[in-house]
Amino acid sequence: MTAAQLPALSRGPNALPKAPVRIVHVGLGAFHRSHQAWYTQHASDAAEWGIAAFTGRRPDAALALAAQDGLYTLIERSDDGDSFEVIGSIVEASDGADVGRLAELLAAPATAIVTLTITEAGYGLGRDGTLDNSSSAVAADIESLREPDGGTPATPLGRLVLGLAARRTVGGGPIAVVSCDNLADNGNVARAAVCGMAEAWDPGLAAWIKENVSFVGTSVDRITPRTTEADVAAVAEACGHRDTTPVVAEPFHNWILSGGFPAGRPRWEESGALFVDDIEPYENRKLWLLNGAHSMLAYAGGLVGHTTVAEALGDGRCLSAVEALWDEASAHLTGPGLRISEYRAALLERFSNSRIAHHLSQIAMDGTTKLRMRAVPVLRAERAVGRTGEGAARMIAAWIDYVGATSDIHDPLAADIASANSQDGDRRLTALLSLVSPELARDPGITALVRSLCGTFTGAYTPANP
Ligand code: CS2
Repeated sequence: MTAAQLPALSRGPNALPKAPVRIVHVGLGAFHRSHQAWYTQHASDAAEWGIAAFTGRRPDAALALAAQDGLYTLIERSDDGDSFEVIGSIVEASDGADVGRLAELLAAPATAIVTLTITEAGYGLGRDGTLDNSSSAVAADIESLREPDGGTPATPLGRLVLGLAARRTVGGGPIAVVSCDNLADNGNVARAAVCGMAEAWDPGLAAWIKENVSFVGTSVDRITPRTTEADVAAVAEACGHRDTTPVVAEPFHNWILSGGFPAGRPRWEESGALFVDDIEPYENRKLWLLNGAHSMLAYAGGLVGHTTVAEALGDGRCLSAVEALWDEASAHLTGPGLRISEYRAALLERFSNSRIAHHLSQIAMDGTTKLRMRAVPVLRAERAVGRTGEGAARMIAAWIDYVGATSDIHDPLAADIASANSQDGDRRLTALLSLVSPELARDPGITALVRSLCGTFTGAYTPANP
């Protein structure tokens, strides 16, 4: 029997009943489904916490999921094999453009939490780390919000602000917004972005948000590669049901949260989530070690012709670049309980899971935003203690080479990258560096260091001190 002939996934009268909506998610994609939806399903009070999830730019993921009543199969893929679980915590899936439904759900007093996976670039931040009101998408949304009914904002932030305005209008009460994106200090970043957009529309709303919305910071972790046709076939064969939209993830998962939930939350701690007072050391550990290594492998590995994380890690040149970055980062990860050497050893094992085809091209996207979180803080910390920061600078140099060698650049600053690329030599290098951090580009010591590291992975490298 082919997959198309099998019965479609469905809830059935008794199995996986629908929980009432108490969580709204913005940014429905594979990561939300392998992470927050999984944690919600595994809490003992899951029956009280349904998720209504909204897509970002396109409706496709919502359409596919809605056709299966919100259900999907999670394939947990380890080096030894696959295991399969049907996840039912998403009870409603909608096109993100349906701002009417989003506003209705945010206005409902039963809604207690909004989770976000809108990507690093989705917070609309400029190079100085605050909301960039001059970006065309943000400016268009502010314009739209000023229409009598709030119009139809197109960015996730604009949509969220419209929904929060609806909650304020009906007196829906306090709520928690939980950023689940790989950004340093993501709770405060989300607060700055949401309040910045609200302020530009209606200062009264911005004041209400400051008073009533708790912005929870989190560090999220679960490697979730893109789903392939082979995964769809694997589910059909192993489970005997038709699922057009399964999700693949590694067995490992981690969620650390910090902040208040004024209207309650699921018992996520029962699924392994950790609630802490100070999240910064955990965030830095994840961003500098895991995500930092990922970006290093994406650019270095991409330049030398590898396709996946596991392949790149198997290449001694890429591995030693990762180890050098980790040595530098580890010197600044000194908080209690961080267990850095175990963490590093576990990462090597996770990255080597060769059954997970985690594509470097997926990680290479949005480099300008990612490098600000993954390379720049380590470079700055190293230089502040009088060392060069070469390990972190090599990631930036590899990115500079990568954007020079690749025609298909996905980045919020893609147009600026193209214009920087059209310049020659040092001008090009400084222009690209300033897209990551204007401050770094102004430091002659850093530009010289990065220049000396360019070519490391393209064969054009001449070490400064051979
Ligand atoms: C990756 C992350 O694409 C990327 O930039 O580094 O998505 C990474 O896989 C996750 O943060 C793992 O938790």
